[in-house]
Amino acid sequence: MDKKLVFATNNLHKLEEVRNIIGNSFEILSLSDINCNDDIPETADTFEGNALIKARHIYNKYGMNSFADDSGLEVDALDGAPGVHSARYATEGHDHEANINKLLGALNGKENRDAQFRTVAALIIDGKEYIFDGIIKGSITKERAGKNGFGYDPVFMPKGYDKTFAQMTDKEKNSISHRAIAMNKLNEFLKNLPE
Ligand code: ITT
Repeated sequence: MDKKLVFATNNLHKLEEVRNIIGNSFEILSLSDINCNDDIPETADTFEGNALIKARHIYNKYGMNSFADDSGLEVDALDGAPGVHSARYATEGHDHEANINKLLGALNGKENRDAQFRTVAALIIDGKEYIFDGIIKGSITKERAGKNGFGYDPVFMPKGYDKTFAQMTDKEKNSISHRAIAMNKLNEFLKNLPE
């Protein structure tokens, strides 16, 4: 089969993270590689639904095998918020600083700071759909620490570590993250596909 896959994301950090995981077995094309400038609406109320919308958009419009992920942060004391709304928690734009400020404000004075990052990845190969997921548990720190990564990384400390995702190298984050777990499952699946 064609060893090319479109990764339906506009997030360059995610693209880089995922190329590091899957890039050896498949050529991962970005939306700009296929000249797609569409702003694909993420209107579902589940991660799986949104991941499928993004992957289907590419498969249906361009006829290319594709995958997408939808990810987010789920905070126990906030009943799972911001969840599917993680990118637009504070404002309509993807304003990571405002999102973190809102999160720290919402948790102010709360004892329980447990949280998890979750990814659901949807893959479409020759019209067939497959779903893979990944979760990493941790907690929300009281202050930002670190400059790497993106999104909520400066305030997310994975369980068993004494540093945030933003204090880890890409390699370290990629060895344990929610996205890495889901993408490793996807990669295993791809490796086992018939030639
Ligand atoms: P695409 O939809 O174009 O792929 P996005 O940035 O909107 O990119 P998601 O919808 O999957 O990505 O993720 C929603 C938000 O969840 C994202 O903007 C971050 O705020 C947060 N998030 C997801 N994965 C993260 C990670 O590994 N580290 C920190 N924050 C993350």
